[in-house]
Amino acid sequence: MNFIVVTIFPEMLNPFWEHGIVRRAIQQNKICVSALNLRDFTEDRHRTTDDRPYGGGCGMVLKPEPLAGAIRAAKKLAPAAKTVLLSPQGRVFDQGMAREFSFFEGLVLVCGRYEGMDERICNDFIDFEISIGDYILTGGELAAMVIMDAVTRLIPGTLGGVDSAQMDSFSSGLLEHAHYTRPRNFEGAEVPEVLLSGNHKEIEKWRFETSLIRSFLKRPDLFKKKPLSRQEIDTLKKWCRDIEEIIHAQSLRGPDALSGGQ
Ligand code: 4GS
Repeated sequence: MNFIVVTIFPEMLNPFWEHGIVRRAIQQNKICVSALNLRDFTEDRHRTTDDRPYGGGCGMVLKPEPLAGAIRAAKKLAPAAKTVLLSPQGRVFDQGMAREFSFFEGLVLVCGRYEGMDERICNDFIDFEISIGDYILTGGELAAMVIMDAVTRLIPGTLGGVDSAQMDSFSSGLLEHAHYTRPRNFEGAEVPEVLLSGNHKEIEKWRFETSLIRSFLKRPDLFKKKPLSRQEIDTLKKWCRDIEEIIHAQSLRGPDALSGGQ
């Protein structure tokens, strides 16, 4: 995967590229990263990248010529790459898109600044317009890093464990189960007994069930979208029956019980 970032602040990306899994992926040639400085594609004496908006109003707009020059240079370096504009007007990035992008040969990530960029660039030079969420940043660089980070870890061989990425939250459509490590007792809070049992079948079952219930409780929006497996449906039905049993037992206490107990 070849990542090329088009930005007026190329130095912002160095700390990101110098740490952790991303750094290792670069060393192992799983990804190749570079930044193109928009200023290097200006033609005037002052190396101007922005200008005032036609029609008036506040703020500045990124000029089209340096952007066009930088994107063309990037495409020359990586002809098969797709161009991505980071912008709050784009489709909101998710794990499915990260997966899709991880199959591309390259990504040219174009970072906006100021009020945005000349609309003619958005129309003619961009394959995907992507937002990392419904909020406004001061620049697209952090958004570009978010995309590169999420994509890199999906490239085979970049993560430690063989199937770490398959086990993640969202890959299965559910949130991950809870994790614990030593000590067994942390400030009075114990690790769930089953995890200490050594019974791998029971541990798998506990992880599956906690992942299912926490997805339902914490992210009902994701949960409703997810196509459920046979096992998931069976578990939910079992819980339904258990809950109905509890309610039924309460109703036998008399009419007060079900009308709020006043
Ligand atoms: C986002 C976002 C963003 C918009 C860049 C205003 C500077 C800023 N980019 N996802 N101009 N949200 N960009 O807020 O990607």
